[in-house]
Amino acid sequence: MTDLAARFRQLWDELAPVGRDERSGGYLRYALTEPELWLRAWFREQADRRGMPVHSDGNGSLFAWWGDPLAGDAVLTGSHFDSVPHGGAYDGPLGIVSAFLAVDELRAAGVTPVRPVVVGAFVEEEGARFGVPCLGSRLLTGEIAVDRAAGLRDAAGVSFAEALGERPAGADPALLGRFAAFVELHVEQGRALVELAAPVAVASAIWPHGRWRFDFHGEGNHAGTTRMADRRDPMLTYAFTVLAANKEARLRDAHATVARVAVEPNATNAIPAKVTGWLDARAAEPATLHGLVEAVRAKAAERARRDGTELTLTEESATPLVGFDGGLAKRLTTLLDAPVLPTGAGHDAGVLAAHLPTAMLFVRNPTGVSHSPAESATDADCAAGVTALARVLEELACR
Ligand code: HGY
Ligand code: MN
Ligand code: MN
Repeated sequence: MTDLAARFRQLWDELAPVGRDERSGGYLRYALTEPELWLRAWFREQADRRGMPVHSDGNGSLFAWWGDPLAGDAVLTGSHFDSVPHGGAYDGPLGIVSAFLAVDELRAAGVTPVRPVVVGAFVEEEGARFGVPCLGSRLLTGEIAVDRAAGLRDAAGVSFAEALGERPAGADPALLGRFAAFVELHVEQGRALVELAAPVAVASAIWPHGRWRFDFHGEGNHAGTTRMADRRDPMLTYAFTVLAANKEARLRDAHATVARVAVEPNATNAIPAKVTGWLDARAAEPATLHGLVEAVRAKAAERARRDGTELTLTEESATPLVGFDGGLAKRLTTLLDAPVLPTGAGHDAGVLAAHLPTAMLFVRNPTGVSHSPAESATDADCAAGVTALARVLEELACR
């Protein structure tokens, strides 16, 4: 094992047990809950060890500075700590651990940046606790209203503002204006790099995608005394909609997932009064995505009429097609001699890309699986990712 791979493993082992569910082997690192607060404290300790002052943007995201925080023209890297329920170890934390190690590599090589290098930890990227993904980067860039963000509530009814301990500060154009570029390193969430036999790739684009909440309203009643013909059962409309989403996505070579459902009253012997399902829809092109969502909506509405139920549809989040900064991506592709890949996964880089030159690096994932305990990466490939990130930071911040 190389020295860098060993140093990666050492840092990685510090995080490995934090928020890990013994039964599933996955992670329960929800934003601003105990495991993620531990990771934020670890972030501050890593920054302190490196003499990097840490600032918050008032929205829950942290930024560790190598250089003058007021100098401007800074190169931001980093990612997020939070996970989906029972998510993998690498999605998010890999970008932060790799960023600190890339700083170490530059310092070990005697390289001093001519503009600041910043390691960021964005809050609530997955949206697993408060329902809106990339909440931290959307707040920093003003892409979500502070009132809406502050009022988002988790399953226990705790608001984001209560979890944060203050009303989020919202957009910070002065801080954003001090960043000249953002480069996020992330584990690949697919198997392209396995097929390409390469450890690192540069991202070309993020598919447009979003989350739509389908509320199906029916009539709660007794499971034993209500004739089938007399029912207005929203579970039927929900079940039909799930199948319709799957079919419409296949017809369009798009992706549709309904993986989260809430039932009221959620009792075995009570016909539901209401069923809520969340559609995660993604497609390579915006028109395909919108066509998919509209087709699912129309099928659900038609079925609701048959079932005597009512549908309300709410768009909870939407991310447009993100084409990463062509100049920056091309520069990094040449620098690293790496392949270029699109992704269907959303990232904070996808939000920041509308505000500053942004790029992503992907590190090979042998299983290709993500948002699952099966997500993986080898120490050697993670070390290759650190080396690549260090070269990128040297290219962008040290010349
Ligand atoms: O859902 C996504 O694509 C990302 O992992 N938040
Ligand atoms: Mn993720
Ligand atoms: Mn991620």
